[in-house]
This record gives sequence, C-alpha cells and structure tokens, in this order.
Amino acid sequence: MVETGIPKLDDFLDGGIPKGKSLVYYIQPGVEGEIFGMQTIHSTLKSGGTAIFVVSSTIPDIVKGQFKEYGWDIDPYKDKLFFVDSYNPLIGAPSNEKYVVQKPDNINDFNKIILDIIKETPPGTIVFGSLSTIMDLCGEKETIEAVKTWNKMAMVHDHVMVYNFTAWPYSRETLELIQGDLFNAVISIGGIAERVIFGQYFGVLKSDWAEITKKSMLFRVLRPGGVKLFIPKILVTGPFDAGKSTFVHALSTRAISVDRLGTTIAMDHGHVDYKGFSADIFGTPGQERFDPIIKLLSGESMGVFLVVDSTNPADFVRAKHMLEITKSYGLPYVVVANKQDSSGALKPEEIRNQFNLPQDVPVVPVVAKDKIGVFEAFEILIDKITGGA
Ligand SMILES: Nc1nc2c(ncn2[C@@H]2O[C@H](COP(=O)(O)OP(=O)(O)O)[C@@H](O)[C@H]2O)c(=O)[nH]1
Ligand SMILES: [Mg+2]
Repeated sequence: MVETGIPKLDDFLDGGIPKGKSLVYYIQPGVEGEIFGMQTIHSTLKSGGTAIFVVSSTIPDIVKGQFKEYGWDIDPYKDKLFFVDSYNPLIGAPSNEKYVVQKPDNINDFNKIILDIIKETPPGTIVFGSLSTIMDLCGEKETIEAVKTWNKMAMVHDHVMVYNFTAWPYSRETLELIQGDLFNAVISIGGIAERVIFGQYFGVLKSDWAEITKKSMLFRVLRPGGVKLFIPKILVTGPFDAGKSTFVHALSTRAISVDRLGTTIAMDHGHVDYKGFSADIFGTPGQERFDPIIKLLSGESMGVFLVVDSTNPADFVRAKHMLEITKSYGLPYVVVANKQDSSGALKPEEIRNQFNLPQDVPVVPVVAKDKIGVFEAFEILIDKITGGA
C-alpha cells in the first residue's frame, strides 16, 4: 500500500493505494488539485518509498520550490525522488534531471521513458504532475493508449500510478474513459463556485478495491501544510464558567477571547490545526440573554461541543437547554465533561445518566486547563461530522 497522504482519503481507500493499482485525481478546472499528486509523492517519500514525478507543465526547479512552500523538505530524498522533465525541452532549455523527454509532443518519447522507468526502477510511486498537459501536446487518443500500457505494465512491476488530470473540455469519450475504465480509482476534486471558487472538496468517485464512501470532504491548501480538511465552523457552548474559553484556547493554535468583567460576554474565536484538519471554533457566551447568538451561530456550524462543569450538576439544566437549541439544527455534538481534576467531579457515565443522554452521544472526560482530553474530544467530533468511525 502507498498512502496518498491526503487526510481522510486513505481511510476512504482502506489504507491507501495497493501496489500495482492506478489512481487519478480528476480535477475541475480552477481548483487547486495538482497539489494532491505532490502530497502523494511526499507521503511516499516519508514512508521510505521511491517516487518518480513526471513534470510537464513547468520546469522541475519550480516544482522543487513548491515542495518547499508546502513545508516538505525533499533534500534528504535525493536518491529516492526522481524527476522526469518534459518541460525544459519544450522551451528549448537544458535539463539537469535524470530523465528527460526530448520531444514532449510525441507520445512515443514519453512511452519509451515511462516504460524504461517502470521496468528498471524498484517498485515505487509514479506521479504525473499533469496528464492533461501531456494530452494537450500529444493528443487525447494517443495519450489514453499510452496510459493503458503504463497501467498494465505498472501492475506487472508492482508500481503505484498516480495521475493529476484537469478536466478541461476534452471529448466526452475521453472524459468518460478517465472517470470510468482507465484507472482503478478516481478521486474527484471540485469547487463550489459562485463567480469565484469559495470552497473546494474531494470525494471518491470510483475504487475497485475499497468500498466507496459517498462523503465529500471540504479542503483548503495551506502553505506550509498542503491539503488540509476544512471544517468551516465548530461551536463551543455551555453554561457560564464551565470552561468554554479555556477549552477553545487549549485546542487552538491561535485564539482570541473578547472578555468583559472577567467573563465572556462576546465570543471566543480559535483556529484548530490538527491531524490534517483545519477548523475555526467559536465559543458562545453562557448567559441566557445571548441565546439568540447561539441560534445564529448554530445555523452556520458543522458540529458542537457542549462544555459542562462536571462538579456542578446544578448547571446541567441550563446545559441541557443550550443543547436543545443546537440540537434543533441536527448538528453532531459531543459533551465535554470538564474539570475532571476537581474533587467531586462526576464521571462521564454519571453525567450521561443525569442528562439522559443516549449511548451514542459521546461524553468525553476533559481537564481543559491542562489540555487533557481536548484533542480526543476534537477527534471524536470530527469523526461524527465526517461520518467516519
Ligand atoms: N479545575 C479546573 N478548572 C478549570 C478547568 N477549565 C477551566 N477552569 C476554570 O474555570 C473557570 C471558568 O473558565 P472559562 O474558560 O472562563 O469558562 P467559560 O465561562 O465557560 O468561558 C476559570 O477559572 C478556569 O480557570 C479545568 O479543567 N479544571
Ligand atoms: Mg468564556
């Protein structure tokens, strides 16, 4: 197996791409999709594998710079990462790379080099930075025939083949083949557009080895960081003094609270960057007069933490009411049983009983002030939001 390195996608694919299989990242034009292939290269290298990167839409030096931008140091992998340069010859410039396609507009030239690599290098990951560019230069039919051969030979030699493909308006036949029989797996990468693209997502369109998860994941591209799953908004609610602000700060790489007179009257805002996820979290004020704010924020959220002070059962009535507000939006939620360090703190199961919470609602023991349990709670909520575990 080769892990794609794209958060969640490897879970969707039952661990990654099996040896001998091919996968295409099928990219809607205008979406930042080509990074997916690069991230798979980086993931291969990190796990000790060999990677070949076929660069056809810019010079390899620029691509090396992009790796740096994403925070991926490729210098230690000089004997594990090789570039196929099919761009410099196109602009008549000399190339320093080990493999050079001298006539990038002739598929036979590609064919010879790719087949040599497949036969001669040890099993590894071969990534095409842009199959669409090759198609533009060599022709649709010609390129598809070549890809068929490459995938077949890669199967024999145990390589993993990965292609970035931007779905420009090619012939219907070509697009159908690419979404259909040409590859073992198709990952669709698209954008939510409204004049400009304001949200990007990916999902598994096809896979012949893993059961398909219908879920699409929102992502954004961070520099450094690469592809990160993006959870637009998570709400942190709960009674006054339960530890919401403390919880938001414990989770966040950066956070601000707007406080007045020692307690939060406005809001906490934090940003979480954890295990490939990127999420904005908002803490609501606890006082009843701010319930309309909870309603407002709930409508735009994807999940909710309900923070309770485990030592203060008197507050549970209020907490329950706040839960009802957010529950009416059908959001997934997790109960954070905070202040577990204090004497007299109720255990999660006792809180579940007092709340009458069904067994499938997670109640997570947390000491927010010491950051204990906060990321466990985060992972559990993310799993609920993304329909994982
Ligand atoms: N013992 C203990 N105290 C906590 C914990 N988390 C927060 N606190 C304290 O509880 C009080 C209220 O916390 P805060 O985050 O401001 O609560 P909020 O009103 O819900 O935002 C503060 O004095 C915190 O120091 C915890 O895990 N254990
Ligand atoms: Mg607060």
